[in-house]
Amino acid sequence: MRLLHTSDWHVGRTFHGRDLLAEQEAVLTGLADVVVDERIDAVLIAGDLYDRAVPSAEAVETCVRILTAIRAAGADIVLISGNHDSAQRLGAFGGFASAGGLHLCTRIATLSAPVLLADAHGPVACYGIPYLDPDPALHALELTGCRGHEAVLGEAMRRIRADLAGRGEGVRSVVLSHAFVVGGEVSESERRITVGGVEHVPGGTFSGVDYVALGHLHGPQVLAEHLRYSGSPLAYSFSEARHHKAVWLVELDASGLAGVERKALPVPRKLATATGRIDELLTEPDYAELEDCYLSLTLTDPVRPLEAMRRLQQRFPHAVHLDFRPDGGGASQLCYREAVRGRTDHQIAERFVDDCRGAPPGERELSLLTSAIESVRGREA
Ligand SMILES: [Mn+2]
Repeated sequence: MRLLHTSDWHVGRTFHGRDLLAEQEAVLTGLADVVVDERIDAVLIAGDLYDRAVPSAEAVETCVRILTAIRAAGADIVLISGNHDSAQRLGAFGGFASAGGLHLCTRIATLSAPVLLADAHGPVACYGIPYLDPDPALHALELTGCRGHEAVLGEAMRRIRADLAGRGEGVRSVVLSHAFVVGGEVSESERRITVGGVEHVPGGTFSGVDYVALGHLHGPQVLAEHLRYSGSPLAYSFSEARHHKAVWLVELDASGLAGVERKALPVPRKLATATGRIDELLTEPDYAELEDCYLSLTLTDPVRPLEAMRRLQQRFPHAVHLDFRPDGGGASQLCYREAVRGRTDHQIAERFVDDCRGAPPGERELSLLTSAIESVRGREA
């Protein structure tokens, strides 16, 4: 049997205010071609299908088109809810969907009831563990005297191993889980699983099954041969500029895991960063290759240039983030009390502009500051 492991689609997510739906649809609809080319029997999606608990209508429609294309290409689909999804909303009509080959594993009560797939060697039990929010999940799993993500996932896996043992020899097994496993590497686009408390789970928690399709971390990574993150299909933060987004193609033979192959995903628009003075960035021929990238730019001009983003976007239409780090500036570290002590409101305001921008206010700006301060005083009086 051949499986495709993916996760963290985050359909509907924006990137620094830019809509990514078209790019998400292009990359993810491409998975239907992978299903055909690689003779994939089932696609496993390990959580965070959507970016939000209540996705937009456009995000839902996009997702339906993608899943329909994958199903039409011949694969079953097994998916779990992640920490960004609403399990209840995602799992609605789960029974009906399952009849059409889309298996929505979103309920804690049924996490040890597998989706049964089959090939020439017999059954493959596919267990989808929905994301387990530690405190509510403790209750749902009737656990007492323990806390944290490790406890609830430990119990989930105990139930799964018990179910699997009851199915007799030779039944192969796959688990989907949305979790932060020890040894995994984070980027800047994952939302923390728990607020306070321990969020890591040891890899050993998942022992006793042939393959574990993990979701949550957005970089593809291998924790053990049978324990992997596929990562997200697109980069969702500049910290992921160096990721090579991929899915895993997992092969099961008669006795279990036979091999895993990495399949690279296309990159709809590259991410890049650049640092320099605005005139360099606008004229330097070397920067031509960045004109088509999503860009995070850092300006080093000693004085913050006017309308910097508007001007930069004329050359770099996909510049989405701008920082200022003036050359040789920014060293003074006054605390608030020292910065205001013995100064008039005018002086404080002028100093503030100077600190932020690296140059004091000009004449026109001074008169604007004056009228602003006077209008506040007028209102107070
Ligand atoms: Mn995620």
